[in-house]
This record gives sequence, C-alpha cells and structure tokens, in this order.
Amino acid sequence: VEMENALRVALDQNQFEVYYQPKVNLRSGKYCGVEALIRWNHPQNGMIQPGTFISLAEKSGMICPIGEWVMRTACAQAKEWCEMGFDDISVAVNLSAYQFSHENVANLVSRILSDTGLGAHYLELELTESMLISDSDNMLMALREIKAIGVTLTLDDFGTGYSSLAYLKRFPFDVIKIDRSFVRNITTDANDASLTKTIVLMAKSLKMKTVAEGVETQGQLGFLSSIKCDVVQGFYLSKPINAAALTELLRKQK
Ligand code: G
Ligand code: G
Ligand code: NA
Ligand code: MN
Repeated sequence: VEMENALRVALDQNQFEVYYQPKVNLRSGKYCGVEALIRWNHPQNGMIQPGTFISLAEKSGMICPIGEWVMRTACAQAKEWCEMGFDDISVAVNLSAYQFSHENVANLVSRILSDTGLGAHYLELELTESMLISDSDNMLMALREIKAIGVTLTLDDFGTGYSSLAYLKRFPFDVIKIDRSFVRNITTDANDASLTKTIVLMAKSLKMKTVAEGVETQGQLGFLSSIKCDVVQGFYLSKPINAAALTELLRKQK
C-alpha cells in the first residue's frame, strides 16, 4: 500500500520521465526509431531505474495509469519530432501483461493516437515472450485489434521464452527483438553467432524485421550488419537519454 501511494504521488507530481534509446537502421546507417524507457526522478532518492519499481507497479495495479502516461508522453514526443521534420522516427513502448488483463489496450492505443495526432505507423509496442504464456486467447484478440489500427508489434527478448517459435506461429508480430543474451557473445561464441544468424534468416523468410538489442561493440555491429540484421540498439550507439538530448542527436544527423 505504501508503494502504491508512492507511485501515485510520483505520477501526480510529475516525478516520472521518459528516456529514449535510439535504434539505427543498418542499411541506411540512420536513426529509425527510439525505445521509450521510464525513469523515476525521486525527490529524495534520485533517479530510480524501472527494474526496481515496474514489478511493484504491476503488483499494485499502478502499471495501468503509469503505462498510459508513458504511452501518451512517448506519442506526443514522436509527434513533436515529426513536426520538427524528423518524420522517420518511430517510438516503441513497453507493455506489461497486467495491462492486457485489466484494460482494453487497443482502445487505449486508439485514444492516445487520436489525442496526440500521431500516425499509427509511428507507434510500436514491445511485448516480452513471458507475457504470452497465459491468457493467450485474450492476448491474441487484443493483438489483432491493435495490429488492425496499424501499430507495429514487436516480440521482445526473443529466444528466452519457453516456446519462442510457437509465439511466432500464434501471434501477429511484425518485428523480432533478439535478446541481448545472444548478442553479447556473437563475436566470441560460434554457437551464439550461428543462432543469431539463424534468427535473422528465419525472420526474413517470415517477412518480419529484426532488431538486435544490447549492441555494445563495433565488432557486434559489424557482425549484425554482415548477417543483414535490420536494426540495432545498444550502448555502442547510445544509452537511453532524455528527450532534449535525443532531439540533439537527431539534429546532428541532419
Ligand atoms: O533501462 P532499463 O533499466 O530502462 O529498463 C529495465 C526494464 O524495464 C526493461 O525490461 C524495460 O522493458 C522495462 N521498462 C522500461 N520502461 C517501461 C515501461 O514504460 N513499461 C513497462 N511495462 N516496462 C518498462
Ligand atoms: O528489452 P528491455 O526492454 O529489457 O531493454 C531495455 C533495457 O536494456 C534497459 O534497462 C536499457 O538500459 C538496457 N540496455 C540498453 N542497451 C543496452 C546495452 O547495450 N547493454 C546492456 N547491458 N543493457 C542495455
Ligand atoms: Na523492451
Ligand atoms: Mn528486451
């Protein structure tokens, strides 16, 4: 209850902030999108990372209003970038399973797109494999509705779940985000290199795009480029930064 109150106060008093981590398209070498990642700017404890409060927000149900705030903020920001002429930048928002079981996410998405004026194809939703284990009939219906709006669906942490291939078969994903546990050793471990290459080939034959997350070195980027992975994200390119800093990055590129 204490934590629920703290999260509510944080939301009411604007203590949350959305950071953005850029993604680069390997073919063009240009920024093509960002992932929105929440931060809690606590008045006493400083910047708190989501790893320490998202699970508490899920347990208390506060993830619904917080998740809505993140999506609204990220969509408004993407619309602003469009109007500044950065009109090839999509924004990816992470969702929790709790949101799907407690609210109509498709309605929420429609409402936010219409309120912010952002085109649906600029919004991408990231779902982790672990979200897909239970309640899969409801999840399937919700994802079909969201996809019909024109929003991109991304399967996050790909390869870490119990039945990664079954999820691809059952759910209408557009993008596979290759988990960083594969990316970490692609230049030193032949098995990880082979698995990553196979994931990219499989995605291509399914007409899906691939994003590699956790790219930290030039060598990893070079390998991903050689196997024609579509998009990369990671500390080698940029850590997550605030909206002003991300806008600066986009300006420098132009
Ligand atoms: O930088 P990083 O510490 O930002 O993120 C840690 C974890 O928190 C990641 O798994 C990320 O997906 C999750 N996360 C970050 N922002 C959000 C959010 O707005 N909603 C949800 N559900 N998860 C988030
Ligand atoms: O997939 P997920 O939503 O969990 O990813 C977001 C998390 O990954 C955030 O905590 C972000 O800070 C972290 N992250 C982003 N790039 C890198 C990277 O290159 N290396 C590592 N170790 N973590 C990263
Ligand atoms: Na994610
Ligand atoms: Mn991930």
